[in-house]
Amino acid sequence: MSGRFVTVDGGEGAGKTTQMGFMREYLERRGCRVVATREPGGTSLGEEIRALLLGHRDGGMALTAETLLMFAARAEHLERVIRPALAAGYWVLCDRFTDATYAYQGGGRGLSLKRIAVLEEWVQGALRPDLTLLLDLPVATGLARAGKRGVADRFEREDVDFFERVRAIYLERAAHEPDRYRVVDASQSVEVVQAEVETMLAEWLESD
Ligand code: T5A
Repeated sequence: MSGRFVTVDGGEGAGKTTQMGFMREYLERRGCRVVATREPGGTSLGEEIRALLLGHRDGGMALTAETLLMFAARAEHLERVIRPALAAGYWVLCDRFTDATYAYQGGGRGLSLKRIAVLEEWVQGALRPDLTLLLDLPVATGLARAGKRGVADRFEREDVDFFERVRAIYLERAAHEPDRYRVVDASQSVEVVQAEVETMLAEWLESD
């Protein structure tokens, strides 16, 4: 079976990491060779950039700098991990991708979506995910889950309105691109979400 690019996205505490583990196991059972990775990060330079982006800084970070750092990490990730893996026939399972830039820097922080589209085109060319799983849940539920993990990163300290805007952009994008997105109600139990994700993947594999 040839490689596919699958991304998992959603707000804070949506359960991406949890479901990615199940998805990986499921795909491997179906005979797919899987590379699981994340953004920002996924390479040694990318992980350094992640630390800069998520760490707290006196005076914050200019929105343009934040956005360019997201795409700098992505450029490295694409060149060193994602494109080579796809070319070798692996399935790439990525925890967040450019949808997160539209949602967080665009929706959350108010950066023009057109500017993000310019960077997307520059950094990715024609490459887009084949499938994006959007784990959707009420903001308060996600923040409560994320809050149990301990110290909040730079994004997790934003207010509820910020995350409502993030959620709205994800849902808007999913509605505009129903072929690429599958939306799952992530407020349900881990087991129910897992079962729905597996059904979704099975149907997608059948139709692919
Ligand atoms: N970002 C990222 C941008 O602003 N722009 C970009 O372009 C990109 C790529 C880091 C941050 O970077 C920002 C967005 C982010 O703020 P991240 O590390 O992926 O990105 O972000 P987080 O959302 O912080 O990741 P989390 O680890 O919080 O969330 P997950 O992975 O969605 O959730 P997970 O699986 O770790 O679960 C969180 C907790 O909930 C429990 C788990 O056991 C865990 O304790 N849980 C459930 N509990 C009840 N029911 C369920 N169904 C549950 N599923 C999981």
